[in-house]
Order: sequence, then C-alpha cells, then structure tokens
Amino acid sequence: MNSLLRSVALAATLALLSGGCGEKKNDDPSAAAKPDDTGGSAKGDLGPPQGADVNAVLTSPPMVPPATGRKAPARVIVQLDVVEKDMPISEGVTYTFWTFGGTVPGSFIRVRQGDTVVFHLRNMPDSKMPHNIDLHGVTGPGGGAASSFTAPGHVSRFTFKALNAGLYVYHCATAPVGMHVANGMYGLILVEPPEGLPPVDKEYYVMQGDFYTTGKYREKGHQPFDMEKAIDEHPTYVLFNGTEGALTGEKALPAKVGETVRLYVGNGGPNLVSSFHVIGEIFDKVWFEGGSRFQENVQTTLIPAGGAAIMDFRLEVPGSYVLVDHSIFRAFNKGAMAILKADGPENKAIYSGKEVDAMYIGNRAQPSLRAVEDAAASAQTGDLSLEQQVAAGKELFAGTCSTCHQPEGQGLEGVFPPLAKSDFIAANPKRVAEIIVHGLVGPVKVNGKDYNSNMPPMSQLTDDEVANISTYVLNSWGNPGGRVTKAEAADIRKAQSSTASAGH
Ligand code: HEC
Ligand SMILES: [Cu+2]
Repeated sequence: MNSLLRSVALAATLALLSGGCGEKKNDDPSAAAKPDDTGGSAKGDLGPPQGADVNAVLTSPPMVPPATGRKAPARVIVQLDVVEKDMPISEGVTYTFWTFGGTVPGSFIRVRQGDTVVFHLRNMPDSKMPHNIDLHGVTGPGGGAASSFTAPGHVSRFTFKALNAGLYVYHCATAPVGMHVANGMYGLILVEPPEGLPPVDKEYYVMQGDFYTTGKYREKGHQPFDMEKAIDEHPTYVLFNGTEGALTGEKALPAKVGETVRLYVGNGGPNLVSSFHVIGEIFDKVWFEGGSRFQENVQTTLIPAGGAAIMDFRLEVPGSYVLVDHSIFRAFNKGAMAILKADGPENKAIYSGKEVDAMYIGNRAQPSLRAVEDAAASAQTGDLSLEQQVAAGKELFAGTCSTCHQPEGQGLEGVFPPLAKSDFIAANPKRVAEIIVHGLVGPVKVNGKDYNSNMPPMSQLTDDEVANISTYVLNSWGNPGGRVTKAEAADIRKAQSSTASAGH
C-alpha cells in the first residue's frame, strides 16, 4: 500500500471509530448499566465449598425458599422424595400423579452459583415405577439422569457443582420419558447469581403442564393417562400447579397494593409452549428463558416446554390479576388459569376501578366448585340428591350460561331470551337439556317477546354438567321444577336434535 492510500485508509478508520463511538453514546446512555458478560460455566466455579454443610430448604408450590443469603460457595444437601399418588386434577376428577416431593410441580430448590450440590433422590417403597432426575442446571451428560435411576424403595446420590446461574427445570427422564413428565414429574431449581437477585416483597412459584386423560375435560371420576392423546399433543387439561383451581378462589396468590411481586414460572410440558400472560399487568422485568439478562415492559413472555422465566411487576391498583396461557382456549376450556389477588386502596388516577367481572373469569372466580365435587361424589355412591344437583348446577351456570342469559336468568332484551319464569321452558321442560347439548337456532317466542338468533351447542360440557345445569334451571326463578339425570343427558347427546343450530 502506498503512503497516500495508507493515510486515506487511516483517516477513514478514525472517522468510523470516532463516529461510531459518538453515536453509540447518544443512542444508548444506559450502556454502562448493562450487566457484563457473566462468563458462563468457565467462570462459574467459585472455588471449593466453605463452612458447614447446608441443608437446602425445599418448598411446595406456590411457595419459594428464602434467598440463600450466602457470599461464598457451600456444600448443599438436597433430599427429594419421589411419591406416586392420586390427587384431584379438577373438581370431582382424580388422576394418578407421579411427583417430586408429593406435589405438582415438585419442590422448589434454591442454591447459589458455585455451590456443590449433593443430591439424594429417594423413591418411596410403595411406588410402582423406577424414576430418576435430569436437572437442566447440571453440567454433565444426562443432567444427573444416569446417576439417579432409582427403583422403588431405593435411594441414589450424585453430586454436581452449579456452574451457571439461572432458573432451571428439572424432570424425570425414565422411559417412557413423555409419560413420566405428563404425570407431573417436573419442578424448578433456581441457581442464584453470586450477588443474588434484587429483593422483592413477594415471590411465587407457578408451573404450567399439559395433561392427557381418557375422559374429556371435567369428566368426573378417576381418569387414567391417555398415551394416544399425548402423542397427538391433544391435552385434556392445561394447568398451573397440577390441578384446576390450584391458584384460584381461596387459593389465589395473595399480595398488596404497593408491593413488588416476582413469579418464577416454569413449563413442564410435556408438549405445549406457553404464551404466559397476566391479565391487567405489565411485567416490569422478565428474565426471559430464565437466563441472566432481563427485558423490560413485557406483556406476554414465551416459555418453552422444559424452560422457565422470572418476572417482576409492581402492584398499583387492587383486584384480581389473572395468570393465563394466552393460547386462550387453554385458559377458558382446559384450566390454564390462576389468580393473583391484590388487596389495598384504589388509585383512581391510575385505574377507574371495578373488579375483573365474573363474566371474564366465569366460575373460576369462585372460591371453589365444592358443590360440583360433592355432587360428583354422591353420584358415584348412588345417592345424589336434587339439592346437590341444583347446587352444582348453580356453580356451573355462572360463566357458562350467565354470560348470555345473565346471572339471574333474566336475559337481555332483544338479544338473549330469559330463562327466568320462561313460558318456553314451561311448555316443554325436557327442552332445556336438549338446547344445552344441541343448541338452538331460528325464531322463538319467550314470554311474549320474539327472538331469532343462534345459541351454539355447549358440547364441551360433560353429561354430568348438562344434567346439573338443567336441573338448576328447572328449579330456579319460577320455572316448573323437575330433574335431569346423567343418563338422560347422555341419551339426549346421542339423539338427533330437532333444535340444532347451524353446523351441528
Ligand atoms: C352465547 C350465548 C349463549 C349462551 C352461552 C347460552 N345461551 Fe341459551 N340461548 C341463547 C340464545 C341466543 C337463545 C335464543 C336462540 C334462538 O333465538 O333461537 C337461547 C335460548 C335458550 C333457551 C330457550 C329459550 C328460553 O329462554 O327459554 C334455553 C332454555 C337456554 N337458552 C338455556 C341455556 C343454558 C342452560 C345455557 C348454559 C348451559 C345457555 N343457554 C347458554 C344464547 C346463549
Ligand atoms: Cu419418573
């Protein structure tokens, strides 16, 4: 290169350099505040464990263990039990879950980067299956799976150093792996960065999972696992914390206005990816994918199967904040709904008020569907009373029918006919169950007013539910009374309909 060319090239380079620097400063004044490269596993070994051994505090969901508060690496002992047990998956529905620590998701484990974790996995003697554990926070083939294969009545032990900070899923990896995961064998382990996470007022543990039962959604009784539905990725339930209503009503996550809340959210899968969203909140921070960086001001964050995220937000106004998978049929028709309830004074300058109304969250807003559960239990023993059917039907009516026909069955003039004191029902009470199952289309006259619309078939309801809702409607608001049994509902479902709405 001749000297002229060389000096031109140099000048151009200098111009580029200085221009580049200047622009960068202007564009991004916060650059200095960004976290540095953590160095990953190569910098994750913070030396040998110091001090006495620490027994890890494990918590059941939705609780999170306290921060480790440690400034140096330690040897941490974890004792986790595998328990196979029947638990409710929805009201009046049970399922045989396989669990880490007796809950779905499994116990929350919290350690600090650099810790040496001595992991004891015990498989209870009454288990039918062998199990193991693959922790995504482990550096080493299988994440611990090969070292932790444990037959019923046995204990296994392995040790790992937590080299990478982050929020990690753990799960069983015993064949058939999909089945072990589908039965609830997953949980979260938080590996705190050396400096810890910024303090907040409340921390909660929520984990999504998809479930596959032979019966349809809310079909009562004990429901076995359905391998075919699982392979087809057609879940019957999509749930937060392993059972419908785990975090609603009396079990809603409590918080107060003015508090900052942190959610540790995992997705066990086995199949679905979660579009995790909290209705009425914006995440101030999301440590997306459970990693070391946070994004700010996020509405919905994607949580892959076998992945996790941490999110912080501050509560400004009171009310019910609804956690959903925003693949929204999963929320309203498969159970993927939880509630965080903030108590405290209104702040009308920020929000004018009014609770999320019953229409939005339907019967899931209620403390529980206890009456539905009682009715299911009585139906099984063969002594279901009319009162129990009415009580169960009342709870199901809310959110299913009340959206259109209104909470007291009064209807909405010109749009939805009344069910209260309906002369249409009185003329032929049998029609109620038929209309629920097959829908209703075309002109009808109810209490002297004409309607010509379309009620879609409520085919998502089980025979139980149709029977109980019909019985509730027949025995309410001046209607003629009567009773519909589950068997009658099943017959009506099989019969060709006279009322059917289009497309049925
Ligand atoms: C999406 C709105 C909607 C929902 C939800 C709904 N309905 Fe209807 N329903 C209608 C409409 C519209 C009609 C009138 C249809 C027509 O004009 O042919 C109707 C008609 C009826 C009728 C006959 C007319 C009357 O008022 O007596 C009955 C009985 C009835 N519905 C019961 C129910 C029950 C029970 C449920 C809950 C399982 C339910 N409906 C859910 C919209 C709805
Ligand atoms: Cu297992």
